[in-house]
Amino acid sequence: METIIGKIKDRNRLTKEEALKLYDLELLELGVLADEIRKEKFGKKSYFNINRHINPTNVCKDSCKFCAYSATRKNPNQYTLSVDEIVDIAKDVYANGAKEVHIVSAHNPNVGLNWYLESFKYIKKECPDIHIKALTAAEINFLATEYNKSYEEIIDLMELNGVDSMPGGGAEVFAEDVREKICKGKVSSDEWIEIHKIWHSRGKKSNATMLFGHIESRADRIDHMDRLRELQDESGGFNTFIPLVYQRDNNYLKVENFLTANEILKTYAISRIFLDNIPHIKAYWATSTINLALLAQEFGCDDLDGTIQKESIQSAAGANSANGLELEDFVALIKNSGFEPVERDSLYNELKVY
Ligand code: V47
Repeated sequence: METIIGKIKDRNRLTKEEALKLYDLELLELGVLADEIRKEKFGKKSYFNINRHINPTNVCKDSCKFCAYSATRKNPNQYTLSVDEIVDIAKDVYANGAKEVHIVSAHNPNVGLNWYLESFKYIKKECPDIHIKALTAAEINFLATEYNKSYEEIIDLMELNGVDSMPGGGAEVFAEDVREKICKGKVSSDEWIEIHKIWHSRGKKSNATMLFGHIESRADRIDHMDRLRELQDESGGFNTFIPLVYQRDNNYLKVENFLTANEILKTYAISRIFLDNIPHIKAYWATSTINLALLAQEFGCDDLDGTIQKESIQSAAGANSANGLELEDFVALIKNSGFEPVERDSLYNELKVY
């Protein structure tokens, strides 16, 4: 362990095996190592943005076992917003200061490709300065397959219609045997990586998530991070790594043991140490709870996502995020936890230090 700690202190890259061993370290000792790196990069700054999550439809062709959002036997309430309704939401939040709309849908085979593209086009027309973060690699894979197009063609259309960056969803856990059990038939790990690679080759940025705390092993988590680190060495296009804590209500994936706070914080800290080439580590409070996200600032995380305003995916599975958080409360919580709230845009330009 001393050798590994020495490597971390000298800022040398860890192997997968070394990263895995870090789970054996006592939590606070691991936290200090991650915090030193965080402080070196960002001091006491904690980033967030004023954003609105829009989840325009829950009708899905796929049936991921962990998902409580898509309309199934357990959630019979299907909905699909019209393009006008989607654009109206964006107009409303734009008028109230939102800088980003984060749009993620289920894989709805009934609406047509233009439903997606027109919503982006008209949002950009009505709200020219808003940043559109939309279409996960899983959605791009779905659209390419459904409408017989290449990834490049779908990405051309995204660019043409005003999408600015890609969210990190759909990555789940890359380990193929786990994927087979939790989201069989959805975008494969190699395809997820390939799509982000193409997006990055256009000079565009994206995020990467990892859904953890279900049936994956610690080694699977490190393997997931390793595949991201490898692509990032090549492309440099990831802004942020977002470990998503699995929420277990209302879905078909039965998991006996829920993650402890200790395991969640260790995973954040290890990702900060291991992912030496991805600048930001996000504690997405919708899945970690806001209290643990605030603590995660001391374990390597420098980003807390944003006010969210409305959220349907994680809240369907039990998270307390359906209505987001008020800006004043969010800022006060970050300050009270000893950090400096910095409002950022979607590409991490600093807009306001509170
Ligand atoms: O990919 C689904 C996850 C993701 C559950 O890029 C669940 O800034 C926990 O990608 N428990 C979509 N998670 C959300 C997403 C995201 C969120 C915040 C920020 C960004 C970003 C991206 O939601 C899916 C899936 O992994 N998810 N069900 C669940 N039961």
